[in-house]
Amino acid sequence: MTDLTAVKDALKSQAIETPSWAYGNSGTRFKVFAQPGVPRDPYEKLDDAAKVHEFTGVAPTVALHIPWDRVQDYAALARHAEERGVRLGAINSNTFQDDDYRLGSICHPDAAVRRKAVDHLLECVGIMDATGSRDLKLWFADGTNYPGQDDIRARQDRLAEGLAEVYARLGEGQRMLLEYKFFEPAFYTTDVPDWGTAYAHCLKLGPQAQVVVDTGHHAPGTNIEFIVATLLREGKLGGFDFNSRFYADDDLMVGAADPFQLFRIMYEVVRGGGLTSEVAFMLDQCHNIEAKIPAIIRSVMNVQEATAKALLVDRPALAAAQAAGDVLGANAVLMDAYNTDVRPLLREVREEMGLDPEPPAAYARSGWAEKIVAERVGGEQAGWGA
Ligand code: LRH
Ligand code: MN
Ligand code: MN
Repeated sequence: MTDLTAVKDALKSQAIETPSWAYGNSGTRFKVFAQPGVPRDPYEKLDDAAKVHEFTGVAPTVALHIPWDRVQDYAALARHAEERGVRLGAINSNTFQDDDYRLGSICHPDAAVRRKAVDHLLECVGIMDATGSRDLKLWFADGTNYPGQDDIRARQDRLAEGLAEVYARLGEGQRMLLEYKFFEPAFYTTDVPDWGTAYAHCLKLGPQAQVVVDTGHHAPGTNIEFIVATLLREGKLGGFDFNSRFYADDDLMVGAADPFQLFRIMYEVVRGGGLTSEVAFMLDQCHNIEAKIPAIIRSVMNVQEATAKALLVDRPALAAAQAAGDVLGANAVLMDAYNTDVRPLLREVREEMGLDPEPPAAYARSGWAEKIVAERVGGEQAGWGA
């Protein structure tokens, strides 16, 4: 039997971070379909993020991407967020959109380009100081396209050197989250392609360096929950970039392509004691054709539903079946939880939090969508495809 009060408490204190770039226009390399009412600047992105938190109650922080969210005064931006009931979350660096980065950034063969990349990362730590953000999230597009193009080992050395300089700049309580991705934009080697490479660098750097798992960054068929279990066991899971994918790095709504996979991941999080603020639960998505704020609300709810199901797993029964070697019984315990309709439970949780039990409908009734369409003209592009 599962303690329902404990399950509800865990769901009430869940925190899912939404990404500033998900509020702006985005698209593929073929077309960006601009939507009316999208934010024109980082301040308006925060206004929209605050609406997601207002209606879900579990999205209290917003990730920024620099330079997409560059402003004059970051402390003022943090105040703007707080006035609307949210806070600034992870600072995401960007060492991929400048012409200088054709052959890489922190792993580039030319020391001058590496210097520029590391200086950008140091600037991001300065922004964290101003915003009070805890996490610096690093993703490197670095890699090569052709065998022989550059020395694979030398690139690892340059990576380690650059990361060490940034790590040394971190203040107390600040963390560096290293994100891996198996390919794209590089097609032959990628310098941080997998969790093992990220883990090796983070281990060498120290306790403030942690691995971040973007659920869209693996080869098809990869057992992501195994990676999650392993990183948690090693105390090296810093967070997630949640999204879902059918083919590559699709950045679709989390839980849309494979809700069962999301459940399995969240079960390992719960099992490993990872449902704490030590693991950052971030979304990293783009809403190319669907309405953005409703899509983000839906994504937050999908994570909640997977978490609720994971919390409902009868762990004593599961452990007993596992110990008895009862293969089918153990599987049945897990599937019982997955097949539970947790929507009534989540409606109750929201009511107890003083929220409308149906966030999408409540948002639709709020008039916010109509208001931003009327007021905002010439909205921003998020960055991708810009
Ligand atoms: C790279 C990535 C990384 C970037 C974000 C916009 O594919 O997942 O996290 O910062 O997309
Ligand atoms: Mn990501
Ligand atoms: Mn990605």
